[in-house]
Amino acid sequence: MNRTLVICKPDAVERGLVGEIVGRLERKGLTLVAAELRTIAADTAGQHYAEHQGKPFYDELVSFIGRSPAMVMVVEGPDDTWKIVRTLMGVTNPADAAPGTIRGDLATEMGENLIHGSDSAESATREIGIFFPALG
Ligand code: DAT
Ligand code: MG
Repeated sequence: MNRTLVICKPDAVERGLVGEIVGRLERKGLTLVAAELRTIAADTAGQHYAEHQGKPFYDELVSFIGRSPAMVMVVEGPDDTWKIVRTLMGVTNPADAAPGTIRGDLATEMGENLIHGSDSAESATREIGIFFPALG
């Protein structure tokens, strides 16, 4: 799988960090295949975050991801592009994310961690199908 789903979450758009984030992906050598600024509806968020249903932070997560427009993208690169993106992102909690990563450099809170990236080749296929069915 050489494509993965990336979302610049509402906090990234609100803070004017989409260019910074996309720039980091592009400078790494990845290419944009699709990009759309959209407000993610609750049912779409529910599909996307199905693995988190029932967790204590789920409602907050769905509300956050749909609170204002997000930049939803498909990026392409060599094998395991999803893994390259995850490395650039940094770990989930920005307090633990290494300097040099997107979350490590630009975010402070778990609930506002700027970016989503698929966590496996299977997730990438599934998530691209949700947001860009024509590319699925
Ligand atoms: P990631 O976004 O790094 O793939 P994840 O899939 O485990 O992380 O969780 C999805 C999002 O949910 C994450 O970006 C932020 C939020 N989240 C995860 N764990 C959380 C927790 N323990 N408390 C609050 N929010 C959490
Ligand atoms: Mg995840």
